[in-house]
Amino acid sequence: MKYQKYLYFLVLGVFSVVVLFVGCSKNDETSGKGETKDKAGIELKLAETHPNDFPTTLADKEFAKLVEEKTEGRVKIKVYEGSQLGEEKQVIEQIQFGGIDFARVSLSPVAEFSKDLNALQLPYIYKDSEHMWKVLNGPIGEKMLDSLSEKNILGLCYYDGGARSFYNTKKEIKSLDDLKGMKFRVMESSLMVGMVESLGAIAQPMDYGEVYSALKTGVIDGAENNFPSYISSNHYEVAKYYTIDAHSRVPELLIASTNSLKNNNVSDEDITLIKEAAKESVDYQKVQWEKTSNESKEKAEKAGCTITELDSKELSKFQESVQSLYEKEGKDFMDIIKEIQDTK
Ligand code: GTR
Repeated sequence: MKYQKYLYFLVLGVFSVVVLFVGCSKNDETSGKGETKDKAGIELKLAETHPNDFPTTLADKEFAKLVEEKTEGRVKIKVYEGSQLGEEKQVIEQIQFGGIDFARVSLSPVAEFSKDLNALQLPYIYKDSEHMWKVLNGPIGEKMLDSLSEKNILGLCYYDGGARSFYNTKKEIKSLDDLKGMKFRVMESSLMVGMVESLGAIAQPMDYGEVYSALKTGVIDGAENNFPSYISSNHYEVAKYYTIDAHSRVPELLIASTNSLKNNNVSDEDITLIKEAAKESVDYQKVQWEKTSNESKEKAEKAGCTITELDSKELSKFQESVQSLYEKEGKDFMDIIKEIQDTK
C-alpha cells in the first residue's frame, strides 16, 4: 500500500515534467516574438499585392534574403504575396499601427497619407525612366522617403513601376476625344481621380483585387496600369484595348512600420542593415522589371490584344490636358515640381 502511494506520486511527477516540457517547447515554436527572438531571431511580415513571380515580389524576397544574411538571422522576413494581408490601402494603415511590419506598395495610395509625395507621380512629370531615377536617387527622392517618418512609416527604397497607360473593354483609343465619358478604375488616390477627370473621363477608385470582375461585369469600362500588371492580373483577357499613352510613372515603394520595429526591439544597427538591404535589392528589381515588361507586352500581343501607340500630336493633347491638375493639386508643392523638372 505504502509503495503504491510512492508509485502514484512518481508517475504523477514524471507526467507533470513531460507536460511542462512539451508545453514549453510548443510555446517556443509558435508564439511570443520575445521568446523566439533570442534563439532563432524574429520573423516579420511583408505584404505584397502581386503574385509569386512578379518583379516586385521577387525583389521583396531578395530583400528578405539580404536582411537575414546581414543581420545573421536576427531578423527574418516572410513575404505574403497576392494580397494575403489585404489590399494596399488597409496594408498602409496597418503599417502605421504596427499590425504589418513591411510592405511593398505603390506610391499612389501612400501619397494619400503624405501629400507631397504626389509630386513624384504627377502625369508626364518625367521625360523618361532615366529622368525619374535621377530624381528618386537624388535629394528629392531621399527627402520624400524621410518625410514618411512623420506618418510612422520608414521609407526604405523605390522600385521600378514602369509607365501606366489606359486599357479598356470597349474600343481602340487613338485620341483624347475617344476617352471622353468612359469610366476608368483608378487607385485609391485623389491625384489619380483628378488625372482621369482632367482627361475628360470618369474615375472610379477601387481596390486592385476588384478590378477584374468590375471589368467583366461592366461596372467600369477600363483601368490603367503597366504591362506586367495588365498581364499578371489577367485584365488583358477582358480589356483587350491597350493604348500606350504612358501618362504616369508611379514608383513602387518598399516601406517598414516604425511602430513594429520599435515593438519588436529591432536595434538601430539592424535598422541600418535593413536599409542597406533595401537599397541593394533595387538593381535586382530593375533587371526583373525590364525582363517582365518586355515579356508582358509580347504576351499581350500574342493574346490578340490591340496595342495602340498614340501619335505625337495626340500625346501633346494628353499632356496639355493634365496641366490643370498641376495647378490644382500641385499648388502646395510647386517648388518640388520645379526641382523635379529642373533635374538633369
Ligand atoms: C500596380 C502596382 C500595385 C498596385 C496596382 C494598382 O502597378 O504595382 O502596387 O498599386 O498597380 O493599380 O492598384
